[in-house]
Amino acid sequence: MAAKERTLSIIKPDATRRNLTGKINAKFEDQGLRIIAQKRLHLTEDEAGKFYDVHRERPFFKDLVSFMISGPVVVQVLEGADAVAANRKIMGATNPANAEAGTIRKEFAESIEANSVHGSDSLDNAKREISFFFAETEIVG
Ligand code: IDP
Ligand code: MG
Repeated sequence: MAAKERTLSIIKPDATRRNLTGKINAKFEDQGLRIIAQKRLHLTEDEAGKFYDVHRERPFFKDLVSFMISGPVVVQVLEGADAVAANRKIMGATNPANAEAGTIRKEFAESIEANSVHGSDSLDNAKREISFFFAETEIVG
């Protein structure tokens, strides 16, 4: 039996700019994930840097932070069976050139950086990332 999990998703600025929030949310819902919390934010440089702290030493870190604060994002909690892995599958590979047909990144991403969505990569990171953006009272499962 697949365990019911929660994962953190972010619809990135390249996607909000092109008015794709609904089309991306339909991918989650059509494939069995429930959006149990959601809000639209414009991240500060400090918040984006903290969120992507694990990538601080990577060559693309500065550009990634600039991109993530270039417009609004939609942060959301997705719930469902094996939600962490299920969402990664719905998202597709980091580089849209390598993403499978039908995935969000294959259909919508502009580049390896402007790749439309973030999704937690483990259950531990999902818990940490959900609490970065949401109070328990804001999550209604
Ligand atoms: P993920 O989002 O698929 O988990 P990560 O390796 O965790 O991929 O990278 C975080 C984000 O950093 C990516 O989603 C993408 O926006 C950006 N990124 C990753 N690798 C590169 C790169 O080689 N060049 C530019 N940006 C990158
Ligand atoms: Mg990642």
